[in-house]
Amino acid sequence: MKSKILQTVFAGLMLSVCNLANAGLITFDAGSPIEEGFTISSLSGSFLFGELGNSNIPTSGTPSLLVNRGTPASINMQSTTGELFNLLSFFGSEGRNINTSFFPRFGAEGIEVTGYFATGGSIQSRFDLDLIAEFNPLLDFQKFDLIGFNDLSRATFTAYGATSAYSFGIDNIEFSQTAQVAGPSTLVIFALGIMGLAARRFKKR
Ligand SMILES: [Ca+2]
Ligand SMILES: [Ca+2]
Repeated sequence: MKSKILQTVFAGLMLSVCNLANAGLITFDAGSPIEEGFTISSLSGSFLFGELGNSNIPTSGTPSLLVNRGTPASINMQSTTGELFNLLSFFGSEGRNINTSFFPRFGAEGIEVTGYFATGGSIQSRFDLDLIAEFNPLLDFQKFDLIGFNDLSRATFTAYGATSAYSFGIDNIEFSQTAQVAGPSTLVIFALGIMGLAARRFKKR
């Protein structure tokens, strides 16, 4: 009997602290800076949502976000509700055709991602681009994995390199969020309740 009660308490505790991580993808396919509970805002540069077939904008195979005319181009990503998030990966592009005719030297040579931890401090990684932008989904965009970008309150993506790094392209920002978990007080109340119930049962016998 006693072990059964302990089992129940244990199961209850396990259930309460279970983290439910939901993953999501910001695709920019709807042409909006607000998507999947996040707001993407410009820190430097203007937004162009790259529809397919626009010969000025390198393509990921689907509509993407081109950050244009920044010094350098830079964006901020934040949850609309202030909820913390983990960044997992993103697709990045030069934003402009670096090596050939269209605005040579204005495209980014890489993208620097900074994640700001809710507890203070930050994490930063630089991702060099391949400098190929030929309006070909296989070449324009590369996928970059983000390691350790967890429990962030916000993140920035900033271009570097080139003459002014005034543009870059971004798509498919992959994130996850951890569902709200029961606080310690809830757990204590739950455990005390079960124990009280158990004590009463033992008294009855
Ligand atoms: Ca897209
Ligand atoms: Ca490229």
